[in-house]
Amino acid sequence: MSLKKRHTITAALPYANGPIHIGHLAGAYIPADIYARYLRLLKKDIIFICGSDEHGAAIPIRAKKEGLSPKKIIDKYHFEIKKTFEDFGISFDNYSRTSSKIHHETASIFFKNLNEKELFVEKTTDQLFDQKEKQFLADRFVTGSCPKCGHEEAFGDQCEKCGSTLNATDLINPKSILSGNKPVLKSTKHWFLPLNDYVSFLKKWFIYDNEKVWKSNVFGQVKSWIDDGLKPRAITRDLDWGIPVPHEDAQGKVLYVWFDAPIGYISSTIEWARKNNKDWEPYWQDLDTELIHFIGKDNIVFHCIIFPCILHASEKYILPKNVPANEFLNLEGRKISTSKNWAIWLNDYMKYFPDMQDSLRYVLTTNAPENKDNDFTWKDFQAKNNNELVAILGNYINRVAVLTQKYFQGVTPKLSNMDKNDEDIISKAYLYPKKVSDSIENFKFREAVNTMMDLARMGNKYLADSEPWKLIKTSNKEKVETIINISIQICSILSVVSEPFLPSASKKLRNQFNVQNIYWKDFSKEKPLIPVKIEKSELIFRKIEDDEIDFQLKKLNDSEK
Ligand code: B3M
Ligand code: ZN
Repeated sequence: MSLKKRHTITAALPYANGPIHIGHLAGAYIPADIYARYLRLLKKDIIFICGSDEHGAAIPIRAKKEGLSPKKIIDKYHFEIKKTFEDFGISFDNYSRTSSKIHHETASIFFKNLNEKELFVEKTTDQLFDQKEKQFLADRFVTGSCPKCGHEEAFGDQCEKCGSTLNATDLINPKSILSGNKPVLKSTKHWFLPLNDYVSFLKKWFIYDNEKVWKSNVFGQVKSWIDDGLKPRAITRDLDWGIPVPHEDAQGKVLYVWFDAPIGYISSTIEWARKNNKDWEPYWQDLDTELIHFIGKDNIVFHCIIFPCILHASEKYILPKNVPANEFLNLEGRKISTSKNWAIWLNDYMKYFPDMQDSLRYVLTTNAPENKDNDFTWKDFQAKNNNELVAILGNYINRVAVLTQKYFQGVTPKLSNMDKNDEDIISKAYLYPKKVSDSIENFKFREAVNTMMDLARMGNKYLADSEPWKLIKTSNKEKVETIINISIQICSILSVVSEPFLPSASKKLRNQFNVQNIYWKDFSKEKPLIPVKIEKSELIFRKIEDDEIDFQLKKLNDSEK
């Protein structure tokens, strides 16, 4: 696959209505961060964009629960979420928020532009209304039975059981989440995006031109949407929280959150450009830019149907090159649930495992729900940390560093007298960066991280098999020099190729091996990566004890609601 010149990478804007958990990291942010860091190591022109989603029913609902104003809620969680991303090394170039002025302006311009082109349909329809609360009920304000699968707790916008996207009026036996009452129907005017007018555009772009590009889970979901027939979708709501619809006939109405939120990627880019004195347009309008959206599976239709239609209708905009959506991560065999408190909250993880963000990143990557739902268990987390990060990667690096200090005072010894096996190892080692690249460029991050670990495995085995500690006693110094030199090269390669996955470990390793400013393609077998000197070892990973895991399991079970 050949990469374009410029890259715009987005990760789903989390709702600022609560802290984030491991499912969020695994679904969108870790894969996006791996990809962004990798592209930076290729010296590509990239921006990695995100921000808090501060509109929609999610916010006032949470505000009501906590007895705070919506504004207080978004302020509280926006900063908390931003800090969590920083803690876990998610390297956004800009983390904005959709309550910002620039976002309100940008989203309003999109609406006005499409409205002027008469691309919306204005319709008065009957919508669900809570007579007690005097409020229209859409989206998360209403629950009921899913018309597709019968699940009894489907929301007005989506059924979480079968994944169907719904309209509130589709629900059977609807119930207001505000009063618990059965809503009545009341007529109200809204602006609709007639998705049915975009079928031939979607068929050409999504199916005909790009069928091979999409992951099968993404393709299947979108294709069945298109095949089922697309309907006009309301892009305004009767709500007092959100971006006021910029239209004289729209008093008391706001833009639907799924209309404004994806535009948040663009306003976050504009904010970044202003801060850095750059132009934002090439990142969204130049054909030599590759736009990639990282999301979880529940956001697929919005990123593969609705937002592309908005971009297409707005003209000038590029469309996503890929939307590598992940499936869901379960926890200890059960679906992660915020309401039942069945989750590992990241701010909580930080309390118990400070400085171990790389361990969680690693396990969530090896275990990523790339093609099917997957399970996170604390025991597996412990095993992968102890048996892979500590016992393979950490142990290998440490042994090489210790031996270099012990035999050569930290100075890289020379390479001489390579036998067939040494030649073979060195050739293989330099093939690894390319293998890891291929996996990353195909969005196969599990494969990529496992390949990285295979290089450490190979290095470890080479060291164990060649036993320099025995050879040194038989005064075969030249052989020992060669083995250590090769091992240092492997560690140096690891320090670079581990960066997308394990950014803080990589930083330590680069310092230790003195390869700070080396990029992904700066080395090869012909141009080997051989530092002159290496520093003493410091602990990179630590073992996790059984009692730590027992404690977490008990805590999880005890705090379940
Ligand atoms: N806030 C939904 C979610 O967190 C939504 C994503 C917006 S991406 C533009 O799942
Ligand atoms: Zn359903």
